[in-house]
Amino acid sequence: MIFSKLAAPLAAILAVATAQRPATPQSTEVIDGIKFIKSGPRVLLPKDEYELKFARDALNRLKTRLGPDGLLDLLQPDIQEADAFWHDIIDKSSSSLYVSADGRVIGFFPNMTALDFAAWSQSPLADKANNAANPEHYFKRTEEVSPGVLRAEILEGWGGVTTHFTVPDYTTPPDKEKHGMLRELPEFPIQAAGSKVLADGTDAVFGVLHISVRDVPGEEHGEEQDGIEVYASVWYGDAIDDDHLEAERQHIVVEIINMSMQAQKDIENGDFKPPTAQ
Ligand SMILES: *[C@@H]1O[C@H](CO)[C@@H](O)[C@H](O)[C@H]1NC(C)=O
Ligand SMILES: CC(=O)N[C@H]1CO[C@H](CO)[C@@H](O)[C@@H]1O
Repeated sequence: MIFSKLAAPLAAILAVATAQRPATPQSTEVIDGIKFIKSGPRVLLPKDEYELKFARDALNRLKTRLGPDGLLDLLQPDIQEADAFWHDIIDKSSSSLYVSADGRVIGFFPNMTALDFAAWSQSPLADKANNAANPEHYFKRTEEVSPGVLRAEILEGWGGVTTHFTVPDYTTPPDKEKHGMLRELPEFPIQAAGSKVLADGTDAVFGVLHISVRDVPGEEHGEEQDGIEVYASVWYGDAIDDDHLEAERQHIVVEIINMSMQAQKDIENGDFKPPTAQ
């Protein structure tokens, strides 16, 4: 009897308590072989997705505060290591054999053709977007040295090789006599290429950059709208090992996606007037 008298109010109290505290969603993930059951956040995502957002915010803050010259000073030890790395690759490579790190990405954008993306890539908006396009981008400053020839100064890493270099002769179309290793790629109507030159005072050419863009019919990929394909290659002496090339392939993919997303945004919000809209 006593129990049943108590039980009713107790059940009511418990019911209220439960109603006030909605069931907490949990999510399970396994990281490095260890299982974690986590709850708390309103939005439950894999731990790395939270961490990536925080890392982007922190990197953006640091890069912005330091600025190009601050980053150049701070990263001097890494840059000197990279200079030694590249001189070693140049010395050990055979003079006529080159290997490339290649990355290709097709994206389907509502407001951008291949020509639009190419034009955006050579605009000041591309330099502005550069640092956010990849965590290992520290700065890129570009000037037009003569009509159609761009000179870029860049500080950037690939898998930790943090290199300060210039691309003094970036031209459309590529100079395929000067850079005999470049692929022809006749299916890509828009192409540009230039040398990668160490900024350590030696003017050593350690690589050649080749970027090609084309429109891709949507139906080839079951898409309603047409896409654009960006095909980027960086050529090095054959002494480079594949782990370096792999880091660079991954870097290229991140960069193409982030840059093209920013280009689409700049066109969409009117900051960039695409040539095909004129
Ligand atoms: C971008 O594409 C969308 C979808 O086709 C269209 O509604 C919009 O007007 C376009 N914006 C610009 C700036 O062209
Ligand atoms: C570092 C950085 O800002 N990267 C951007 C790459 O693109 C994603 C969208 O996929 C942005 O969220 C990132 O901010």
